[in-house]
Amino acid sequence: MDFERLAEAMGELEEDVVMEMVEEAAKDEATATAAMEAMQKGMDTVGSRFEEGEYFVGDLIYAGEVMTDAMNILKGAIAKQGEAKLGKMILCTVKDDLHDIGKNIVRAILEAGGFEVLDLGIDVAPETIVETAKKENIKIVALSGVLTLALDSMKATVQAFEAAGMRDQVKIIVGGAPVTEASYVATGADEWAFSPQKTLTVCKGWAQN
Ligand code: B12
Repeated sequence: MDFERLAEAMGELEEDVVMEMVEEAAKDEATATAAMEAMQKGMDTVGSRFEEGEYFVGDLIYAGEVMTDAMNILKGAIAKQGEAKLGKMILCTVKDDLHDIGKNIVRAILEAGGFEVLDLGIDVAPETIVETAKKENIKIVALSGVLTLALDSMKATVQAFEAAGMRDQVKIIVGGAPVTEASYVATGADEWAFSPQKTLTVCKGWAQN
């Protein structure tokens, strides 16, 4: 498969080409994984064009819809629904951030890996996350965010766990576009990841300890 062409088609918002290639890519796991990466590259192009003023919010919305449809097809090839044997964990997009495409991919991989994921959705306040963790006796919390200001909300969430006296009872992993080896430290989280696979590896390690 020509993954460069797939990335380009996503960047150009050529929905028909994208969907045709994605259907083809969903036939096996390796191709589906590579296609997801190509789609993400295409989304970067969409983001850059938006920044340069060539694309508008409507284009972001459209790109988001195409990406979601494509991911729903691809994740079927990657995430064969596993048995939830690793216990419950929380996943959500942090306060003030409405992006959820990456979160939904991470959810699919975590579920396939054996977690029961309590997905609290988008724009989730720190208090809601802490209260749910308390109520459900959650030990692992995964926070997603794509906006730069999501880093502040992640930090506020970690602080809310501290304020509730629960920080040493939960492991917190953060991820999303602005989260890097350098930036995650300031959030106070225990770990960070970019790839959903690494997210699963880290959370599995915590669950099995
Ligand atoms: C689609 C999109 C939208 C859609 C979102 C639809 C949806 N349902 O999510 C809509 C149209 C709603 C939108 C709105 C806005 N957006 Co927008 N959006 C994008 C775009 C093009 C793609 C994001 C995406 O889905 N990427 C693909 C996914 C698969 O990647 P990902 O999220 O990074 O996830 C991967 C990893 O990060 C990781 N991961 C994700 N979550 C987690 C969690 C954990 C725990 C771990 C370990 C790993 C992990 O795994 C994923 C798979 O590999 C980006 C540009 C870009 N290149 O990112 C801009 C972008 C994020 N948006 C931007 C902006 C400015 C906005 C708006 C403010 C626009 C406006 N003026 O209204 C609003 C903000 C609304 C808000 N409060 O959140 C900016 C953010 C700038 C910044 N740095 O803060 C970007 C970067 C565009 C740009 N270059 O300017 N957007």
